[in-house]
Amino acid sequence: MKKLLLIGRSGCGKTTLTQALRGEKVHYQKTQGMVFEDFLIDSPGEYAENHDLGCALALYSYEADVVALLIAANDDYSLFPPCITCLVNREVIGIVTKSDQADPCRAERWLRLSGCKTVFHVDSLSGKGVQEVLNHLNQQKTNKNTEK
Ligand SMILES: Nc1nc2c(ncn2[C@@H]2O[C@H](COP(=O)(O)OP(=O)(O)O)[C@@H](O)[C@H]2O)c(=O)[nH]1
Ligand SMILES: [Mg+2]
Repeated sequence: MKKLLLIGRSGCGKTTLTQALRGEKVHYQKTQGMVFEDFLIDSPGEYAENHDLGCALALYSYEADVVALLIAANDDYSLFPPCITCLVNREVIGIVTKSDQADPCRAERWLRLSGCKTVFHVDSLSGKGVQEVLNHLNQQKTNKNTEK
């Protein structure tokens, strides 16, 4: 399975999604630093919220096969500028988290504006959409040149 780096603001649901992707029971855990576990690299939201730490995220992308930009459906704004995905030389996917909340379509539009060609919608609490992300990571391994 390909390694996934998760990037997004604090509280958008990165750590909860890592638990759902691993099939663990979901529980709140503050992310204090970069966390490398199995096929997942979790980042503290502060990295995406601070310009200097944001540059470090671009370097961490080298540790991953796929980078995910996350926006929660109920976020009021996007942290990610338009066309930012070209800053890394990895596939960048978008993930709308908390898809059980309003407004997932707006979050998807922001992710597409930032350059994400593939966007998933997940609700980590119910597990909805989680398998699709896992399938994508598995598919990438056998089918390297089929970026959508
Ligand atoms: N309703 C809903 N809440 C979620 C979902 N994912 C995460 N949360 C909640 O959002 C809060 C922050 O989640 P967390 O994973 O710690 O965010 P992080 O800072 O991006 O790692 C927690 O209280 C989670 O229970 C989701 O899919 N739906
Ligand atoms: Mg976290």
